[in-house]
Amino acid sequence: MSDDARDVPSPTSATASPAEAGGQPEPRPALEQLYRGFTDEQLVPLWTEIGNLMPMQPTPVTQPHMWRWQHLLPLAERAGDLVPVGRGGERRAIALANPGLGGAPYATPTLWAAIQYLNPRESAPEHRHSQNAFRFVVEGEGVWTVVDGDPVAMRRGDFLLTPGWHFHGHHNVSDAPMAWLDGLDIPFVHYTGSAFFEFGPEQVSDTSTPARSRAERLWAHPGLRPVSRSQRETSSPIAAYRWEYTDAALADQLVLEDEGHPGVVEPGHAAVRFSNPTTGGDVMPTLRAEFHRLRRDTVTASSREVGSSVWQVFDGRGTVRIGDREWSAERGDIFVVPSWASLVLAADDGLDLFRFCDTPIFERLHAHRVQVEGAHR
Ligand code: GTQ
Ligand code: FE2
Repeated sequence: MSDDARDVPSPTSATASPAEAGGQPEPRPALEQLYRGFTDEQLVPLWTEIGNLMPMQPTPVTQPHMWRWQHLLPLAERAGDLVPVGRGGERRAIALANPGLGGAPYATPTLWAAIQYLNPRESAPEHRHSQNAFRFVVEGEGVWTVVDGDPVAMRRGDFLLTPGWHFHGHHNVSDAPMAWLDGLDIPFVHYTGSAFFEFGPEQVSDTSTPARSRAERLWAHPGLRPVSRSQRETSSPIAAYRWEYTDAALADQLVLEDEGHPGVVEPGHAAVRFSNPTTGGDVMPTLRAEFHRLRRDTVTASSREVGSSVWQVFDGRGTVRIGDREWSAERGDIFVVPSWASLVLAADDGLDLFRFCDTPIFERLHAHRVQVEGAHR
């Protein structure tokens, strides 16, 4: 499914972990005394932990999980009634908390996913942080996110970037509320002790509502970049990847497939990756984002990879199988695929899905592995 596949042990080669192969001391009072000494001195021996610390293959505590849009939205609406948005709290965002992560507000060990909600005419103050962020819009419109003073319209199907350390605030100029999906690398930044934050103005700095942002006018022309800006940028300068282009790219892949030309990932499965036009790589240093389209009745090959993903159904209906769990899913539903868990997607009438993941981290560390069932790699 992805590039850079390497030698991967097959599932059947997973045998006992080293701890089960012996190498354990006889229990006796002297040993207990030794272990108490370890505890007193803040020490832990490897030999009792090795099976957990160095498994034959990833054994993440992250669980496969499905959140229903039909359950998320009414709760976000209720938060809209009860919870103000302003300086201090910063955002009316409700995080999807993975049941395997002990109550932490994290979808996976690296990824934050939240539903954010703004009432009509409401605005969220400007700030900036080292965490990378994006928005994905499954329904609605009327909010502009202002990124470093550039107002960017948010509409259904759009994928919008707020790379680390860019000031951003959101304001709803319409008479309807709006909810959307936020994705950030908050857990990764938290665990690695690399978080910085700065307040900006309490009111968004530019309340104009252009259909296209300055960033799009400068950067979002296919295959063209301004000669004045020829250097590589850490994150994509395209503030908004518009649905009309994503949709057309996916539709074209499937038409090309009908015509017998290559382009799809596998039969009936079109996919695009959002990319940084200055590098050809991922949109932000820690986050990859993609859009997938399955034709009616398509079933994907089972695949798994190092790193975790969050998916949101954009349109259609289908079945999602993660490890030994299975769910049906429809518009707005959000699910998590833990590291090295197998994933199979099956479309009913056709299925459109947005996906984001932490793969850029593992690729840069040369720790990424992919295994696709039936593929010869
Ligand atoms: O919109 O700026 O879900 O800073 C979490 C942290 C959204 C945001 C979140 C944030 C934001
Ligand atoms: Fe933010």
